[in-house]
Amino acid sequence: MRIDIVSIFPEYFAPLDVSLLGKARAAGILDIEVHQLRDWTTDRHRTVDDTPYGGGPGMVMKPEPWGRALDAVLAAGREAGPAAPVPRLVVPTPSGRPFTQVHAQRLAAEPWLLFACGRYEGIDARVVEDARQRMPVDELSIGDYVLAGGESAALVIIEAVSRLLPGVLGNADSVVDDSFAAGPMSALLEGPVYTKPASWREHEVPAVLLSGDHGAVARWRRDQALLRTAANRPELLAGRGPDDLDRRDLEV
Ligand code: 6GU
Repeated sequence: MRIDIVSIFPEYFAPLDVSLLGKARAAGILDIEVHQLRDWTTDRHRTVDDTPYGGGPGMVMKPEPWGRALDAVLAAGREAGPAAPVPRLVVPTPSGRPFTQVHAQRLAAEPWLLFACGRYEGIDARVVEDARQRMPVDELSIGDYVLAGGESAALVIIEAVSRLLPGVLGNADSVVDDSFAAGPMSALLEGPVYTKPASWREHEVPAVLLSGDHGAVARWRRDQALLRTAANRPELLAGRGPDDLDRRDLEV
């Protein structure tokens, strides 16, 4: 997958060289390029923002540098290889649709993503309007709180997407068991996990996990997932009817 990122803080993306993502880049699974938005300004001060029309607090990102930046990334990406005719543009913004695991799975199927990271009160709305005429656009929010800019949100989205790419995780099954993944544990939070030693500071690993009874282990994990979901995210269970119960939920 190719990923281009445009930001006034390219240094913010240093974590992309660490751990899972660093290895995926080194292995050639991820081809990431970070671009400085100010490279597409034309004035001496490399200005990227201005006061909002209609008044109000803060500053708004000017459309011209963004327009030139997105045009240049499109042109360079097309030259670089046959990934796709156009990228999917992802704009992290608190006004966007809530980013979920479903988005992560859809984005993971794309050959080319382009992230536009805004600062201040946001990017002039005509930038997305103009981009939509040439490429698909997702405006996504990572939660109901306000960040200082889209950079950390872009990192979150890129990590969630990248770990779904073939060859990025060591164990392909760990994607299947994720909280929010599709399948028998869909929309349930994962329960607690344990490793050796079996006894630590007088806290014991639940005996069923040492029993070797795979059916009992699966039953216990399902129960723990339901309990944790009820405690931490009751709204995930609220919409469920009897037909959503696992067959095993009906066995005592
Ligand atoms: Cl994607 N950007 C900003 N600036 N704040 C956010 C956000 C994104 N998601 C939640 N808060």
